[in-house]
Amino acid sequence: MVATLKNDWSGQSFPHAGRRKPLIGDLGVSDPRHPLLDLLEWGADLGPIYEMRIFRQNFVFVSSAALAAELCDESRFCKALPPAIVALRHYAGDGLFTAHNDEPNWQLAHELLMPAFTKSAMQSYHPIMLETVGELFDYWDRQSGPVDVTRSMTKLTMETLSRAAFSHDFGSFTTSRPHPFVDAMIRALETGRRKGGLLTAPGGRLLGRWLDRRNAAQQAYVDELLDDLIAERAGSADQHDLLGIMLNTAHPETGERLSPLNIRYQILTFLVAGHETTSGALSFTLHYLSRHPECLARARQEVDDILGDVVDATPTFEQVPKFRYIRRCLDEALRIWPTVPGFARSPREETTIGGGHRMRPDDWAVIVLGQVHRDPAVWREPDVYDPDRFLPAEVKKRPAHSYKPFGAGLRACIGRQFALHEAVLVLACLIHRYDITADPDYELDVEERLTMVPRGFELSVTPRRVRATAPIL
Ligand code: MNH
Repeated sequence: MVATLKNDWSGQSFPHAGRRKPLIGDLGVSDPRHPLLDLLEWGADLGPIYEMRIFRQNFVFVSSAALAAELCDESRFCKALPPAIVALRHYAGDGLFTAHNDEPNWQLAHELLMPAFTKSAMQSYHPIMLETVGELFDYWDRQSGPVDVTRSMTKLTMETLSRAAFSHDFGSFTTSRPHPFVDAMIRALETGRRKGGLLTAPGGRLLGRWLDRRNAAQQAYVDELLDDLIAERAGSADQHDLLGIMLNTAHPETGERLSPLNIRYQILTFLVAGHETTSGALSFTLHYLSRHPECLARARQEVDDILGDVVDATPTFEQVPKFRYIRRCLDEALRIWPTVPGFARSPREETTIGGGHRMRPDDWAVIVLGQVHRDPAVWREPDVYDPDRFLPAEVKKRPAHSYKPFGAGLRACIGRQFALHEAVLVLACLIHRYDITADPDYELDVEERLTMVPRGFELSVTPRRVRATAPIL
């Protein structure tokens, strides 16, 4: 069995949960509907490196900050594609997220798109972000009773991204039903992720093909909608959104361009990578703020100081980075609940990690962020929500690579500035405009979708009383 094991780490074995069974290995240790959440539970007792075997596929996990820091050293290690990500290539091909490190389209797309994701490029997305958050607030104001936070935030980030990426309005806040595209896209991808776990099972390929067939109509719908959008814009020279940039820029040295198919992969990638992740980050932050009145009060003070007394005031582009405390609240939420729960790394050349575990270029390990971000060797009282851990002086005291919600190295998140700008802006506007209260009986319940998001988390949002715009004489 060992001879045919995938990701076999030269035959080494690591602690694992439960009693391993012949053939199926550790199948049954995790519920396939939420494998990573289960992992946070059973992984807790297994030490800094552990494994799980499912049929012929071996998964190795790293949970300590020290080992994670080693794997994040870009001079020795690089991104790896574990089976669940490889399965997504069926949809996203050689798009940025799913490309292999040496695929030419990664380098090309990275170089063409980097300028559209710098801090200063956020200036052009800023008005779009303000517009969608305004629509969300109008939508809330028409509703009665508490709002479903995760659902609202997912609509919001999906709208922002589709408008910024290809100037398309899905009408999330103006129509009562969610646009079928969003649902089709999520379901198609989730099928893909599940398929990833099956491929090494006896009959797994067959089952995978069956899943693909069952999914074909959804996928065709998603692909066609995107291809139509791309075709509609071909020939137009405008570069005001990501699609325009991809259609109209050639590499300055080689003159190369992205193909229409690759552009579809990139758009799908941005939509998927960019909306649920940011939405979860916003929802977790709001959960913690609703539970920590002292943090909420400080955040409120900060926005009032910067935006003043008019509850509808919106921040300028330059004001967004000034919300330092709000940013810390977000950072701390992403520490406890990193919405992308992990990422995988392989060595560039044969090496050892943890002072003796041999690792070769085709071996990989998943960094389990939910554990690394709570490693007691680095974080005091790791389960306590405390935004001041992210005061610059505190950050400086921690070892490098202790906090990696956006990944590491060359293949780290390209959308980081986008996500941070949007999330801070939304939180600031929201706290400035509304009093928020959660159901005191709500206990955080985390749902594992493509990413991690709170489930069933509701807030009562009451517009704050409008205060005088000028001091009363
Ligand atoms: Mn994002 C890669 C987390 C928002 C687009 N993202 C990654 C990785 C992590 C990550 C972790 C690295 C994965 C790996 O090593 O395999 N991303 C996040 C989080 C948020 C987020 C936690 C929000 C919060 N990401 C966004 C947004 C976009 C985006 C917004 C797009 C607008 N992310 C990407 C792309 C990649 C990526 C594209 C792949 C980059 C590459 O490999 O070149």
